[in-house]
Amino acid sequence: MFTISRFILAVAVLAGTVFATPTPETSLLSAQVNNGTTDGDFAPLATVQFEPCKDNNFNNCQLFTINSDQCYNVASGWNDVISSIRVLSRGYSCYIYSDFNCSGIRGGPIRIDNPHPNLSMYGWNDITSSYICVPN
Ligand SMILES: [Ca+2]
Repeated sequence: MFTISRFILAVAVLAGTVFATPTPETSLLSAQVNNGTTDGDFAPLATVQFEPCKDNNFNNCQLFTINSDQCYNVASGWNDVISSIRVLSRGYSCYIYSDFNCSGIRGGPIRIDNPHPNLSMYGWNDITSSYICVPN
C-alpha cells in the first residue's frame, strides 16, 4: 500500500513537470514574425514645378523641378530679384523666405490656384532668397 502511494505521487510530479515545460515551437514562431522587411520605409520623393520670375506678370522666368519637403536656396543670379512667382504642380504649397536656408521672414503659401504676378503687392519684391514646397 505504501509503495503504490509513492508511485502515484511520483507520476503526478512528473506529469506536472511535463505540462509546465514551454513548447519550443513558440519561440520559432516569434522569430518568423519578426523577420519583416523595411522596403516600405523609403517612398520616392515627390517633385514640384516651381517657377520664379525676375519681372512682374511672369516675365523673365525659369522653371525649376524640385523635391517636396526640401529647402532650396535660389539659383545663382536669382537672389533678391524675384518679382513674380507661380507653382505649376497641383497639390503643393510653396513658401518663400527672405533669407537663405528657409530662414528670416516667410511668405506664402503659393499654390497652383493662386499665382503671384506681382510680389510687390505683398512687400515681397526682390526679397526671396530660399523656398520650400510641401504637400497641401
Ligand atoms: Ca533676401
